[in-house]
Amino acid sequence: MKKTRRGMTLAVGGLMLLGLLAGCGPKKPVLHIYTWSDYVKPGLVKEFAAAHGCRVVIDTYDSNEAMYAKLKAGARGYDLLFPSSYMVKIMQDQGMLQPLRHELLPNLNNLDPDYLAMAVDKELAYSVPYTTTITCLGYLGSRVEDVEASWAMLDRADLKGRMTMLNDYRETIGAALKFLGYSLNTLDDGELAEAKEVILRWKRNIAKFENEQYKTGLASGEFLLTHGYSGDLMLVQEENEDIEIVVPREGSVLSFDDMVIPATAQQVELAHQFINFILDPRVAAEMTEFIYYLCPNQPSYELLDEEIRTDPILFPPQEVIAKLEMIHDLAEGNQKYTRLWDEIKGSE
Ligand code: SPD
Repeated sequence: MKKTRRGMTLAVGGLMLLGLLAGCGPKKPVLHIYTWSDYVKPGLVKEFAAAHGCRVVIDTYDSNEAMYAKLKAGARGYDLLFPSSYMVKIMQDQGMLQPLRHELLPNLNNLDPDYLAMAVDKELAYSVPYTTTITCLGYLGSRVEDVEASWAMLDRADLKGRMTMLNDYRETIGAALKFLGYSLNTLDDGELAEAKEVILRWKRNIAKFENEQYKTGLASGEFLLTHGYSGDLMLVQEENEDIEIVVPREGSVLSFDDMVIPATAQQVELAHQFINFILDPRVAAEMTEFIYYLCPNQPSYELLDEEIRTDPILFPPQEVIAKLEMIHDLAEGNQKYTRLWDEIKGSE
C-alpha cells in the first residue's frame, strides 16, 4: 500500500539542524529541542512558533546513548529532550532533569490511560509520553522469500550482507534475548552469554549495525531486511511500497519516547507550552499521521484517518502487545549490557 499523506520528500540522515524561523526577529526567545530524527511535523513547529512569538531550533540524535553522552560531555542550551523511558529514569536519578509544573500542562488529561498504566513515570513528575515505538523487522516483500515473522531471519544465509541491525546496545541485545525466549531486561549471566553468541553469529551475517541509513537503504533496495523502529519503517513505505513490516513472534521492544526538560534549560515556560501544545488532540493526531508514531492521546484517535486508525503497527492487537516488553533501567546491571556490547563490537 503506497502511503502519500505526508506529500513531501523523505528527509533522513545524520545530524540535522533545523531552524524554523516563523516570523523571526532578533529579540524572540528561542526554544532549543534535541530529539530523534524524522520525529516532528515541521508545519506544527511553525504553528507553535507563530502562536508563541518564538523561534524553535531542532537538533537530532539517533540513539538515547548518543544524546546522553552529549549532555554528559557538557552540552548545554537544550530546553526539551525526547529520551526513551529507561533513559529518563537514568537522567532523573542523576539530577539531569527538572520536575514538570503540572499547572502549565492542562492537556495532560488527554493521555491514553491504557498507555499511562504502562509508563515508568506514572505520576508524570519528570516526563510526559510523546510517542510509542515497536521495534520491528522491515523487508522487501518481492525480494525476500519464505519470510517468517521471527528474529531467525537474521540467520538467513541467502540474505548475508544485505541486512542491518540497530547500533543500539539495549535494542540489539534485547532482540537476541527475545529470540532465545528470555526477558530483554535479564541480568542472568548465562542468558546474556547465550545472547552474545547469537549476536556474534548475526554480526557475521549482516552488513552493519546502524541507526539511520537503514531507512533509505531499505527503500533503495541496498538492504533487503532491516531491524528498525516502527514509524521509521512506515515512513519509508512511502518511498517503496514493496516494504513490509513484521513484529517478530518471539516478542520485541515497546518504547515510549518522553518529553523532558533538562535541569539546565533556559526556556522552561516555553518548553512546558510546547509539551502542552503536543498534548492537544488535533496536534497529536496531525503528528501521528505525519511521523507514523502513535502519540498516546486518547481524544486524538477519533481524528485520525481510517487507514491510520486501523493500522496494526500503530494500534497493535492485544496478542501482539502481550509479547512486547519495555526496556528498563537496570541500575548497576546496565554495565553487564555495555560490557557485552563492547565485546560484541570488538570481535570479528
Ligand atoms: N526516528 C525516530 C525514531 C525514534 C523511535 N524511538 C526509539 C526507541 C528506542 N528504544
